[in-house]
Order: sequence, then structure tokens, then C-alpha cells
Amino acid sequence: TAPKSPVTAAQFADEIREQLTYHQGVTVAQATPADVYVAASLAVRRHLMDAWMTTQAEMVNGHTKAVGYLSAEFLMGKQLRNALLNAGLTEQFDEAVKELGFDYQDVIDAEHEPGLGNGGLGRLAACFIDSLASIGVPAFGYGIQYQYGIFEQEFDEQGRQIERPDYWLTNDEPWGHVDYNRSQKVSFGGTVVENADGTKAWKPAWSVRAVPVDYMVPGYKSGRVNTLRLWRAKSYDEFDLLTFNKSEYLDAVKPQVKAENISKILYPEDSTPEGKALRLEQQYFFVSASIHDAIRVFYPGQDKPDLTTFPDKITFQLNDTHPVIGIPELMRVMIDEYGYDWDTAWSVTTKTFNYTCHTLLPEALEVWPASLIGELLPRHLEIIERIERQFEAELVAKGVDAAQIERMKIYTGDAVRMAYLATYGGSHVNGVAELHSELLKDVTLKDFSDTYPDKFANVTNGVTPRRFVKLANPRLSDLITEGLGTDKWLTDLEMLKGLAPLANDDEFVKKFAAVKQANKVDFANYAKREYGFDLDPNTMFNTMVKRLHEYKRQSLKILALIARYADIKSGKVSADDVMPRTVIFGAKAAPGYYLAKMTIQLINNVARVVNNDPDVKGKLNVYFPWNYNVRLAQHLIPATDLDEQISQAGKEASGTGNMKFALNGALTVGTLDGANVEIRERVGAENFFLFGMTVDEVEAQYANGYNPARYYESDPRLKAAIDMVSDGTFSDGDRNTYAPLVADWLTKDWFMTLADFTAYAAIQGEIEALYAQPLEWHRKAILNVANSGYFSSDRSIEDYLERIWHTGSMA
Ligand code: 26V
Repeated sequence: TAPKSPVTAAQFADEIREQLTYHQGVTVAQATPADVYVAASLAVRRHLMDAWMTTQAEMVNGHTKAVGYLSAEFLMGKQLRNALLNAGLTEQFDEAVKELGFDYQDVIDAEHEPGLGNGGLGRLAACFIDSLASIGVPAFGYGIQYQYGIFEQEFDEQGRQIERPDYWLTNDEPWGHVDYNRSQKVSFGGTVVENADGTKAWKPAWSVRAVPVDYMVPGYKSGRVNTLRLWRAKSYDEFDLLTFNKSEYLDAVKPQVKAENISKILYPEDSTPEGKALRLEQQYFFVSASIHDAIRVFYPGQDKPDLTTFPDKITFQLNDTHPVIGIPELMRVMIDEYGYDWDTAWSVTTKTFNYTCHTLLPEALEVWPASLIGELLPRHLEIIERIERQFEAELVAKGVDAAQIERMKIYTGDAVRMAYLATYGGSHVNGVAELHSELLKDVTLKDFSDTYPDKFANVTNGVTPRRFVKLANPRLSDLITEGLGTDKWLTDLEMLKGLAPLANDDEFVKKFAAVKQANKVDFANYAKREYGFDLDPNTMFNTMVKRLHEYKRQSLKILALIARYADIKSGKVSADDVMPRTVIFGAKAAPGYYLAKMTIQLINNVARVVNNDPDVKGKLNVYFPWNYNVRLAQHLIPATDLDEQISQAGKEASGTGNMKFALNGALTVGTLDGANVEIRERVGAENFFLFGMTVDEVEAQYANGYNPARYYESDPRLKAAIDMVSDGTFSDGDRNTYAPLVADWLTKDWFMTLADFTAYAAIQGEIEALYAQPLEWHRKAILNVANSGYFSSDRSIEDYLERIWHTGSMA
């Protein structure tokens, strides 16, 4: 029988013992922290099981349309503490573990986080499924169970990035339930033949078995547990016995390897798509399996389901272009597998899908070579061709001119533009922050928004306050609850507004400051333990964490830092006048991204030189903890005083780190980009350090022919900083090490780092002046927390429900 929640700590300890005995077969005396982690996870899973089953049953029988969130990435972070929180078992766990003779931290540390995402897009998907469950919306997350997640980053002696495979499944993984009995068959290749009756039939060349691995997605205090279904590729042929008998071992397992490669590894590139067959195979693999799975779930046992009702059962959200092959796939399923005519299939398909765009970089929009689609998915290419014909006819009928029709082609004959297919083939397109959505309409998808204005919407991103405030920052959570007199803010984050008056209450401000200080001490200890760093918690903690990309401009931060270093070295600024600062970077670079990797090397070497220089000791320190991931984020964000969001205006679609920092009481230095604009609007211009060019100014510079050398010549501090990078200061005297980076800055500088340098360096002065008045600083920090409630992913989901999905919660 399933245990009834809540239980006492002693009962929970018994449940852990029972798992140790009957699942793992070890005694408490023999058990390691990793054993206890598995046992506790299985125990908490049992507490969620009833709610999981009821949620699923009600979803199928109920009248509330479900959401299928199709995403190639879910960057979940560790599961145990989140599951305990949502099962109401946090305290029982703490005590039970103690009773069993284990250290709480050792047990938590035994969990290897599933890094099944690159960055913002994957973490957003994880926040969204948390919010869907917490609000009580029936939902599935559908994705891929990569055997290797995002690489583990290390640094070599020279400070260069090394990538190591992240085999997160080496140890027992208690959360995923491998459900072989709900497998789907996914096929590839072959040819299309015409049947006697004129219908088409796809004769694929090979197939793989998609096996679902199910994860519980428990809502916070909602009583709902949704499902994250991640597909794992398995071969149908275990191995070729005939070949095997001839002792050709490697050949014998070849088909197996080919099939299982599909879910082997997460692509670590997060902006420049490569036209690689394996990536298209991954996309089609999880999307085809998911569509068939939804039909199985919502029409149980029916051979001839009435798929015209499909859009009333589920709405599929396409997380970027990665799952867009789902549009021709649903067409194919309806026409070829269920015998519907084209128009019926099209009507169902366009009602079923919606598309979220997450980028503004034109090179990040996926375009697949038609030859590749033709080879791998020949029937889909035919369908795409026909969609193109219908689309062009529709545009002609709407009176769109020939030049525009040419620009809007989904299928050019050589290539398929997935963003265009998604826009035409779905009901809504949305950007992820107001500025981003405007730029989509005005620039990236202008022709489409001119032709189909009603399709376009905005939903500003959000983050889950459960993981990023309650779990990551228990001290602040307690203080908020004390300040508001309730903990209801965790499901209604706008309630944080109630903290605003407390910004004028010196007692509260001091408590708030004490929370930040304690978090900084915690982080210093963590950094010592994990990295061997000696951070001084009595300095300002100034953080820049995100993927390493030119547009995000880690270069701007490092150049300003070098300039500051040079000021102190040269005596231009007396060390006594410097507000002591600890700069913390976290960033992974795509393995093939040359300039990004060189920037990592530069940061590491600046850190080495600065941290070993007695002239700046205690004044300026730089640390670069390797392998930034969700776990590190949860430790670092609550300890940060100043957050950097300094992308070139018009390039960062939204950003979500910015929201996490503001909610944890950091101040932001940032440009008018992505969601920074909305954060600043809400927290108040006086509580946000704004600098830099606007989107219009950036455009004007491009139009006039941008010349970075002009800035190098006109700002002596910028010149000094760049010269120090060239002259070998950070490369043991070698002048070649960073030459390509310097050459790029001086001759290209596509993201205008140099043009924004002077303004950026200047605002750092303002920042230090404010930091010298702790009460004022913390008042502003409190106002950031109080006014960031809007950035809850619960609010984002409410907006999707209203503007895009037109559905609601089961309650
Ligand atoms: C693109 C690609 C291209 C092909 C190879 C694999 C791959 C994997 C991921 C991506 C997505 C890049 C887009 C992305 O991550 N966008 C970020 O989305 C965040 C959530 O909306 C947003 O906050 C960030 O501003 C945006 O950069």
C-alpha cells in the first residue's frame, strides 16, 4: 500500500530503510550516502504516486485540454529536494537522514544533476513544467533522454576549456521510470510509393524503438503530478547473430549502435545549428514518438480515433524550431496512417501547434537542406512541398506581391526554413520578452506579421520561485514570509509587492543585509570546498553567469576589469579608494566556438594575474568556477550583490538569469535588452544600473559602418586594457596568444563591445559609490525583490493559457 503523506520523520526513516532493504538489498550499516539518496528518492516517489495516477486519469477523462510541451531540452537540475518540497517532506527527510546516521549534505550531493539542456531555453522548459503542475494544468513535457548531457567543463593549465562527457546515468537513477510497454516505433529513410487508389505510402528503410522514460513533475501544493516523458532510442535488432557467429563483433552491433546513437548525446552548440543528419534524426525521433503517444493516451484502445477532436485534447507548444518537423508529421499521421484528407489534416494541425521563438540571431534559425530531409524523411519533404504550394496560393490570394512571396518561402527548393514552417503551420507565434516580440514582428518575421498579424503574441519568460527562491535561498524565503506574514507568495509571487514598504524599515533592511551576508559566507565556503577558491565575503560579489557568446559580451566585462586593474597598478586610482570587489564568472563555450573559448582562456589568465598581484590584493579578485550548471546557480545567485546583463541591445531574446538575480536581491547592471527592459520598468529606473546603446543606436551604427578602432583610439583606458591583452600581460609575455581576439575587437567587433565600453566603465563608478552606502544599496535590493514577482513562471504560464493555449487548470 502506498504510504500516506504526510508522515513523521521516524516513519519516513522506516520507509528509507525499507527501500534500502527491499530495493537495494543493503543494510543501513552498509549503506553509503549514494544508497540513501536512491532509497530516499524512491521513498518520496511513492508519496507522489497516487497523485500522479489521479492526475493522469483525470487528464484523459477530463474536459480540460492538455498542454504538450515539445522541447529538445529540459535542464531540470537536481530532483530530490524539489520532490521533497512538493511532497511536503522536507523536514521529515532532514531528521530521518540524521536518524539513519548520515549527513544531509552528503545525501543531497550524491545526486548527479541531469544536464539535458544547454542554457536558457532548456532551463525555461524545466521552469514551465514546474509551473504547469503547480497551477494544475494537465501537461506533458516531451523530450529526449540523452545518455550524455551538456559536457562537464574543466580548465587546463593554460586556462583553456576542456570538455568531458557527462555520463549522468552511471549510477542508479531513481527518478526515471522506463516504460517498455508504452514504446513507439519511429522510422527513417526509404522511399514513397503510390498506392493503387492514388494515396501515398512511405516505405521506410529503418526503424528504432522509442522507449519512454517517465519523470514525475510534482506541483507545489497543487496535489497534481504531471509527467515529463523523455524518449530513449533502442534498437529492434539486439545484434546480428549471423555476423556475430563469424566473430565480427563490431559489425554485429552496428545496427544497434546506429539506433541508440540517436539519444546518445545532447548537442552542445546553442546558437549556430549545424545541418547534421543526427540532429534531424533526434528531432524527428522525439516528435514522432510524442505525437503517437498523445494519440495513444487520449484515444485509449481506439483503432479509428476521431482525430478531428485532437486539438480539443492537447495543444503542442514548439520550444524553438527544434520540434517543428512535428507539423508535417501530424499531417502524415492523419493522412497516411488514419486516412484523413489534406484539408481536414491541415485544419487539425494548424489548430494543434504553436511556436515560441527564442532568438534574434538570424544564424540561429534552423534551415535544413532539402536533400537531407528527402533522404531521412522523404514523405515529409513531399508534404512540405505541398504546404509550400498551398502557402503560395494563399499569399497570392491575399494580394501579397511576388517579391515578398519569394522572401517568405518555407521551402526554397534547396532548403526548408523551420521558423517559417512553424509560423505558417501553427496558430500563434510568440517571442519571450516584449522587446523580443516586437523585434520578431518588425524584423525577423516581418513579412509574416504583416500578412498574419493576429498570429503574433508576446509571453515574457519567468522562473520558478520554488527552485530559485525557496530551495536556493531558504534564508531570504524565511525573511519574506516573516515580512509578509504568510508563505502564500510562493504560489502568488506578485505578493512580494508587500515588501516594498519594508525597504524604508531600517530593521528589516538590516535583516535583509544579514541574509545576503550569510549567503555570501555560505558561497565562500562552497567555493573553497568545491574549487579551492578563497573568496572574501566582505567584498562585493559581482557575478556574470551565462553561456559564453560574443553577443552576451563577457569581453566587455573583462576589458573593464582589466582597465580597473591597470588604474590601480599605475596609481591613477589609489588602492584605498577602491571598493573591494570579487568578480565571479561562469560560462561554457560551445566546443567548436573559437573566439568564445579564447575568451574563457583570457578570463582565467586575468584571474591568475590579478589574484597573484600584491598591488591589488583584497581590492580586486577574479574567480571562474568551472562547469557552471543548475547546482552552481542555486548556490551563487543568492550570494550575488551585482549581476551583469550586458548583451548588445537587440540580441538577448529575454534572459532568465536576470530574473533569478533580481528575485534574490541582486542589483543589475544592464543594457536595454531582452527582459532587462521589463525588469527595469518594474523595479524602477533608480534601482537599476542602465548603460549602453539602445536598439536604434545599434542599428544606426551598423547603417553608418561601425568602426571599432575609433573607440580604441578615443578612450585611453580602453586602449590600455586592449594593449595589455596584446602585450602578453596575461600570457606570460606571449604576444600571439590572444591576437585573434584582439584583431576581432579592433577590426570587426560585431556586437559593439568597444562602443559601449566608456559608458560601461563609467557606471561602475556609480555602482561603487552606492555600494559604499550599504543601507541604500540594500533598500534598492529589497525593491528589486518586491517588484520582480511578475517574473514568476506561473505568470508566464497564465499568459500562455490566456493568449496561446486557451485552456486552464483542472481544478
Ligand atoms: C539552438 C540550437 C541550434 C542548433 C544546435 C542546438 C541548439 C540548441 C539550442 C538552441 C537554442 C538557442 C536559443 C536559446 O537558448 N535562446 C535563449 O532562450 C532563453 C529562454 O527563452 C532566453 O532567455 C535567452 O535570451 C535566449 O538566448
